[in-house]
Amino acid sequence: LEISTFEMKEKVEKKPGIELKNPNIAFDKEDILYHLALGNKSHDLTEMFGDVKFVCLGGTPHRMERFAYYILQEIGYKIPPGTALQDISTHSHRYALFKVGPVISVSHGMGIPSINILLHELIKLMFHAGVKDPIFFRLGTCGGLGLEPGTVVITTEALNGTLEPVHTIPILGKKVERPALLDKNLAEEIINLKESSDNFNIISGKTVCTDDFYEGQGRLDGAFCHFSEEDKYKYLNMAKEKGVTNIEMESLALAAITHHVGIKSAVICVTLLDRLKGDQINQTKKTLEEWQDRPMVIAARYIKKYLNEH
Ligand code: R2B
Ligand code: URA
Repeated sequence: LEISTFEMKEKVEKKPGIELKNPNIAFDKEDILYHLALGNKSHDLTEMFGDVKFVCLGGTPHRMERFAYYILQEIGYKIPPGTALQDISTHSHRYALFKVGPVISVSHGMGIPSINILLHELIKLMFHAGVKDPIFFRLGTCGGLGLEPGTVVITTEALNGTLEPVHTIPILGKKVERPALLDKNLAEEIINLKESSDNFNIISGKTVCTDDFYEGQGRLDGAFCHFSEEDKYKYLNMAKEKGVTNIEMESLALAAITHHVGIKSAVICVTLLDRLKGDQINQTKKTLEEWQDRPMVIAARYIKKYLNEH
C-alpha cells in the first residue's frame, strides 16, 4: 500500500480517550467541527459528549431522529415531559445529530464523501470529549443479491466497485489506499442477536460500496446506460459468487476510516429490493419505513445488552 508521509508520523496527543493520528489537533488549540456546528472552544465537548459509547449513523435526518426517540424508549432514558430531543447540529444545516445518554444518532447523507467528512468530525469529537473505545454503527438501506427484500445484512467485509476491500482516496495528488476492515467479532455478536420471533431474516455477507446509485450499481434505469442487461447480470452474479450479499454507498469509508483510527464498527443494512430481479424500489412508503426500522431494532438490542452487562 502506498502511504503518504504525514500519515507515518507518530501520534502525539494522548488522553484517556481515543488517540488521533494528527499532531496538528490538540486539546488546547481551537478546533472547529464545521459541519457539526460544534467546536472545542465554543462548547464543552467533554461535558456534552463525554459519556458517549455508541455512535449510530444513518442516511437521513428523519430516520436518525426516529432512531433517537426509539433508543430513548428502549434504554429507558427520560426527557422532561413536553420537551423534544434537539438536533445539536441544526445550525450547520448539513447533518442532524441527536444524543440520548450514551448514544449519538446522526445522519450521514448519501455516499462516501458525505460520510467521510462526518467521520473525521465525529472522531475528533470523540477525541475532544475524551471518549474511550466508542462503537460506530451504520444503520442503512441497500440492494440485496438474491435475498428476500426486507432482509437485514450484517457486513463482514466492505468492497469497492472493483470488488476489492480497499478504500482509495487521492491525497496531495497521490492515491492512498486503506484497507476497509470491519470488526469480525462485533459482526458475529450482532448476528447472534437474531431472535426466533423476528419476522425477518438476518444474514451476513460481503457488501459492495459504490460511488453511484445508478451506473455504479449496474442499474439499467439511470438517465443514461451504456451496458446491456446481460452485462448487468454478469457483474451482479459474479459478485454474488464471490460472497457479495448487498450493495450500498457508505460501508467502505466507514470500514476504512474506523479501522485506520482503531475504532470498532459494524454495518447493519436492510435490503429494499432484490437486484437480481430489478432496479426500481417500488414498495409502499409504509413498507419501506417498517423495513428501515429493522437495523435499528438490531442495533438497539446490541446497545441494551451492552448497557446491561457494563
Ligand atoms: C443506501 O441508500 C442510499 C441510496 O439510495 C445510499 O446512501 C445508500 O448507501
Ligand atoms: N441503497 C443503495 O445504495 N442501493 C440500493 O439498491 C438500495 C438502497
